[in-house]
Amino acid sequence: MKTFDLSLYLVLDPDLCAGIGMVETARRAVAGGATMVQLRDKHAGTTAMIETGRALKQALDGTGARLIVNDDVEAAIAIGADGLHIGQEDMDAVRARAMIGPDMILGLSVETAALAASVDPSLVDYTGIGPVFATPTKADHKQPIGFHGLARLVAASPVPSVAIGGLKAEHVAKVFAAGASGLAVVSAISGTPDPEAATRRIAAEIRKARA
Ligand code: TZP
Ligand code: MG
Repeated sequence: MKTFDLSLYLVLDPDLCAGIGMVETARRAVAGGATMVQLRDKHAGTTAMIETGRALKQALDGTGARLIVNDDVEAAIAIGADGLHIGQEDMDAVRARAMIGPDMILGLSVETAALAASVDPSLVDYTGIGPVFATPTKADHKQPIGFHGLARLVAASPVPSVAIGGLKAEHVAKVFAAGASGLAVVSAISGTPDPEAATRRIAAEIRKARA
């Protein structure tokens, strides 16, 4: 079913997850309250993506958390993932939607208000907006937009938005105040000594922000 909750969106990173691995990181994050998990591995080929993705799907089965695959549409389909996330430099949304069919979630990264406003809600289910802050996690990220920029892009997006880029538990209130439906994090969870506890702290802030 194409329902999803963007509030606490974990983006996996194979390097930051090196200690316990991506699957175990995802399992603990979901136990702590993560609502979405994105498999993002810029160096893996499709075969490796499928292998990890299938293990993730099994780990998330029955939890209610949604599994999204970054970039690799072929892997997303083979895994039977809940969705695909693409950026502006990947295939366009028309082609992505044609390949994944009507039932999979499609997320699209947007870095400007013009790009956010140009999103077709009949194709795209959510936008990823950022980076809010500069972050060492993504070396080639675009110019940070801050919370004012976030609010502007969220307002321009015709579909729900998730904020990304340097976000930690202490930023949750501002993310929701800007109108975003959630935050996507890598280093706030992955590679921390206790990913489940780190996720719980963010989830508690989300409950406060939404109350
Ligand atoms: N896209 C924009 S910033 C970013 C991605 C994938 C990385 C965010 O990582 P972190 O560690 O949450 O700052
Ligand atoms: Mg991409």
